[in-house]
Amino acid sequence: MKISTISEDLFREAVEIIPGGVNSPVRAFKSVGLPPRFITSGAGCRIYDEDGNVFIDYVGSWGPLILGHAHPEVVESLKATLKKGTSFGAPTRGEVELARIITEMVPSIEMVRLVNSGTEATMSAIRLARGYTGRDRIIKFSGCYHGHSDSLLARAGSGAATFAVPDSMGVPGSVVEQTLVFHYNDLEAVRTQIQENPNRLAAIIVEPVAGNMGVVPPKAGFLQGLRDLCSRDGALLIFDEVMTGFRVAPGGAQELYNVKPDLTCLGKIIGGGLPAAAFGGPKHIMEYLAPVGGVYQAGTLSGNPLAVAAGLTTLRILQRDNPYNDLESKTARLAKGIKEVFINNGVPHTINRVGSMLSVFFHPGPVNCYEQALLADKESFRRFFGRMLDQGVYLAPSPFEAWFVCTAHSHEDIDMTLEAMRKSFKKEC
Ligand code: HOZ
Repeated sequence: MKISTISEDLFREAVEIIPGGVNSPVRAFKSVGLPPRFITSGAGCRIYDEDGNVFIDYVGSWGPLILGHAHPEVVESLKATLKKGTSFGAPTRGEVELARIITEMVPSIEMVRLVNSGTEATMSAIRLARGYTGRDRIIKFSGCYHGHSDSLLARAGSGAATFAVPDSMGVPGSVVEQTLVFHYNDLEAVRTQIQENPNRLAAIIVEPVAGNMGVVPPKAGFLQGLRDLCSRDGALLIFDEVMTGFRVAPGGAQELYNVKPDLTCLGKIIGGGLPAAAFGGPKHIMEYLAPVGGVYQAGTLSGNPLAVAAGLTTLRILQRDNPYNDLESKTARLAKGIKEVFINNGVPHTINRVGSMLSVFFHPGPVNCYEQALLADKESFRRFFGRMLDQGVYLAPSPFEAWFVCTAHSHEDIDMTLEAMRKSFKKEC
């Protein structure tokens, strides 16, 4: 007889009162055929579940926790802020300080508006681009995920890909009619579209490093090519740096690849583990936003003091400690080690990595777009995921997501992860 775990009991209860038992689809372990673990706490790079299991965590709350769980300075800043009240619906000093540090770190941002989630950031950036250009049409790329607003749920990645709903029900055809979708890294197709339909496009929105179809880096010239096409056509280039912002370099992918978008969407790290996000760009565009201009955008909890405190502390630590070389070397070592284990076990694979984001595809590759990511063997991923979990390594429960390495992962943790992987393969033989 199988004895159920506390996580399983909680999940059974949850599915009765929460759709799918989870408050965001990616959290369900449905595609890997397991019940999700209910987490009680986290410290550094480790998380603990209701059953007393401990895991080395490579999800990091899906990207925000670049400093790991419960970083002492972030916790202290939250405690200090909490004592003074949680929300005022009025401006606070922290918002100005956070806006300042964002403009210092991200090269293209002169002005920034704080929101609560990546979805809000991308949705608002699209509205702003449409208001600024007076055009409706947008271009996105299949497998890129820009949150769950209507006009961006077209061939979307992340959970939408994992659960095979890339074109969600409930989205009016008339809304996505204005969203053209191209293959990631296919610059020529975008060029042809714009050449044949000039002056129609409001914006191209792109993840400058895709992280929601698994990690897919931009090919050389792809981002600069999009930049040039937008500049010539009078359309705006929007970088969705919700994942890559403050992650692949202090100034995000735009710093790493030296390409300047018109608008940038930020999320995840900017809130240090609390709900904060932002979009920003040059003043002459941002001042189209209300109350200065006619593009409306608002939020009761936008710039929430607690989220601002956690984000500000996180960004200050990143500025002070500049951990990017260290993250790079640890993640490179992890990727190299994974590759060795796969080779030793005869597993066809591709590992894509940019900085501290990586993905493993069970497919010889290459993986340069969503259509190639879809070729990866899902059954091999499912087995790999389960074995790693058994060995105490917590990965995103989908082949269409990134692994995130944080500053709290030590070289020893990387070694332990690789040892867990070796053991898991031995067990299977
Ligand atoms: N953007 C996150 C990673 N793909 C997913 C977060 C969520 O949907 O809950």
